[in-house]
Amino acid sequence: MSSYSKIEAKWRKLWQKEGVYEPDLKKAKNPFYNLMMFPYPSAEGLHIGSVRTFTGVDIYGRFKRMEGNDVFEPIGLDGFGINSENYALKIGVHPAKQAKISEKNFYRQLEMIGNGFAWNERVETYDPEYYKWTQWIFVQMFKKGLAYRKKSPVNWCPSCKTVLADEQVVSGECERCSSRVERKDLEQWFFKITEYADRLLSDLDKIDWSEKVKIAQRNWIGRSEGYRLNFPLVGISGQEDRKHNVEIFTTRPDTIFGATFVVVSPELAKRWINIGWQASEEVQKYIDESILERGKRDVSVEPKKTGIFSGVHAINPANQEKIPVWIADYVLDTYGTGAIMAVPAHDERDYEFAKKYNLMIREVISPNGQDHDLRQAFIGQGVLINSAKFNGLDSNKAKVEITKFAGGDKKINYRLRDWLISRQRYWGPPIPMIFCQNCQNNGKGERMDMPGWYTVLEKDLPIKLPFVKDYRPQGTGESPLAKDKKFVKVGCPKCDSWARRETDVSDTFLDSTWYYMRYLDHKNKKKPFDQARIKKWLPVDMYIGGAEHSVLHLLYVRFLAKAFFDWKFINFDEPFIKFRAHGLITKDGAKMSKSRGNVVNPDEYIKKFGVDVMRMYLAFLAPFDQGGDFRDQGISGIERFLGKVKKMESRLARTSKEGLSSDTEKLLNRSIKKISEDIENLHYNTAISQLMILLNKFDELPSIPWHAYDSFLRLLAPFAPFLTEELWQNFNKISLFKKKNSIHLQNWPKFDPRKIKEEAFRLVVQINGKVRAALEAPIGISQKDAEKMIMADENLKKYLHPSAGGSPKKIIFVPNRLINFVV
Ligand code: ANZ
Ligand code: ZN
Repeated sequence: MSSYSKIEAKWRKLWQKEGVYEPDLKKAKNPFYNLMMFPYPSAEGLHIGSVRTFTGVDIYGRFKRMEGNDVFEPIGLDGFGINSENYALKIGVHPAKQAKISEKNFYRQLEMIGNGFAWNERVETYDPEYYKWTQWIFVQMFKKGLAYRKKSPVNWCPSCKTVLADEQVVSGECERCSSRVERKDLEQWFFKITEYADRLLSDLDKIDWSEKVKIAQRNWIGRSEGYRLNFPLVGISGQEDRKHNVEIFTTRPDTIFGATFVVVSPELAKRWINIGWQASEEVQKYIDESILERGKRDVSVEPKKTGIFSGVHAINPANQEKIPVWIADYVLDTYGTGAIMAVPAHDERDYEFAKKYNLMIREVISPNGQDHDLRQAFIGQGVLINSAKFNGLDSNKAKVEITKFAGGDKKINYRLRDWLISRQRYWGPPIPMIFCQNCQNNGKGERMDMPGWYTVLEKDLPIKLPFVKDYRPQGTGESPLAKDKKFVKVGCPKCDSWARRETDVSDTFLDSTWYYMRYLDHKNKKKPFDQARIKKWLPVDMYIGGAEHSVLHLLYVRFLAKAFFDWKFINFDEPFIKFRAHGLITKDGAKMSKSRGNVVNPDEYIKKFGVDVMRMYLAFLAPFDQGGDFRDQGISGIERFLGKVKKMESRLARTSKEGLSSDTEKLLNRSIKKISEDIENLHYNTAISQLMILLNKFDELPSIPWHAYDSFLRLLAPFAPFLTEELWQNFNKISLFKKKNSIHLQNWPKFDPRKIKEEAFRLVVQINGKVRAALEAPIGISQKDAEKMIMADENLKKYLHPSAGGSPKKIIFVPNRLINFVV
């Protein structure tokens, strides 16, 4: 047991009793929302990395509180979802039961780390009072046309036995269990996040977020400015009265005269067949096989680049040339229009394909305006050739004109796909939808485009997750809820015939899109949140979490905020003004993992050294946004430091009148400035170094003046909340603790700018006795340094440099006053 555990327990209790960290959510004057990413109660309990993140968030929150803000630092659990469910499966405990166990354990650990959490405002996503509103959000999404159901090829994890959103597939593997992801055709629910692609992209410019996260989002959204062009088809049978065209997406319309064939994706070709195109047997076989092949193949593997001539031709709209239409697997169905004009002379994949199948290659862009030997695709910009009246034009400038000429238009294309929201799992909020076969047959439904589908009435929410004994994923594409006949069977809200409930649950990431709003009003039974509170506290002032959520959580939250904003539920459209990603800690240079056996258990260390030591060590180890290696020696260094802090008490000056020498006073003021700036920038490690420097200085003094001790404790308070509270109470001889007495609600020390002024003077520079300049220089500058400074000055150099004929004959230097060059 550490010697600190007694005071830790004491202060934890008193803080809670007095509500030191519970701001008045209705009336707070200076609201400051300090939020850390929603934790899920990982089974192993609190990881040392999360302790570092959480306490790092808290250092900032405590600093902001002492700066005079009403800081709100809430806590809760993102306990629904596949992570918790997988753990329950592993240990064979029902997830509902396990949730309660994990909750208790997790809250106990979170209490231990000494954060200034607003404990009274906790939320848990598996609480029906919470997920009632998660379901309500789904209902709104459906009503506003942003939720739809579609059969589509989806990412399927054979081990988790559920679909994954694109964002949950990392280089072809399931983000959670690392199994190879397959493709499967299933009916699924989607949210139309793509409708917000442009705003999600452009609004990145108005928020202060870690740059790496912004970059990841930009790439994920993948905006591409291109053009859409129609190529008329000839020789395609089927619905002859239809005007047959194939629409292609290109970023290089300037190369259109070199488009010697068209390529469509196998899926698009299949859709042609479905509407009546009679393809040859051989072509049909290729289409079916390559679609199947795509389905089986890992999503990460490069396509094989096979292809087949469809038998159909297209007309190049620029030169009316009849060119063949190919079907090939290097064209993706999910990008652009699923069809391209192939320009083998200027696109590498097209070139490779043309070589393989002996297709025509025509050069139309030249780096220098002349034909030359083509041994590979020239993909750069240049001058148009072989392009009729456009010859000689600059390729970049020709794009718009050629598109107009060929009857196309501009088209912005995004890589971003709609958010796949349904999961065939147990542990989540049931999707609040009802399907009626009768209504579908009669073409009725809540929305014209979704016959047979109805949202659950709002008064019937929440749709409680029923207790299902066998909660294992089934692997059939159906959720375990589908087996609960009583749950499934429901009356149609419209025609009263028997209908069925949707049995999929929603993605965990939906739970965490709005938790920061619910924190502000979690007891509200009538609404998801109260408008006035939202207005007062949001958007979040500081958000801290892992960069691994760049394109998952952090994108989805922004999406929901924008939708809510458009529906006038909230008055902001970016949820987090400032976001900072934290670094990761390693042990002996490696990522901590159970299999490596290098996991640091925070409980043990806390027991041995105390929370304050642990918090400080984790903050000291590296800049907060970077990672660092966990070392025991480092901990003892911090332990010694706090030991010295404790001893300061016995060396206090006898009366309050004693002051500091001017250089110590200067160091104190400088330290206040530096520590404040460092904390603001999350450079906790250098802030702690400065505290160490300050303490060493105090150690040299015969006694420590009161004001210095008081300032020191305040500066240290965000890092070591327990010890500083104890020492501060002793110092102020407070016997009955009240909220207002807490050191954590005192003012942050201010520095006196006059006391830290860098001592400088104006060095007068003369040349041949004439004043040419007066440069700021530090007091005590040597003649040599002064000369160097002047030689580096653009304006003065010219008088003095030998090449300017100004080699000085004599230099007169008057320390701290002037320098005169005689040339
Ligand atoms: C003709 C062309 C000529 C192209 C040329 C490139 C160079 P980004 O920038 O990523 O948007 N493309 C379009 N849709 C495709 C699909 N579904 N599957 C595979 N490739 C597709 O890339 C746009 C370019 O990627 C498009 O411009 C198209 O090839 C190809 F000298 O069109 B280009
Ligand atoms: Zn019905």
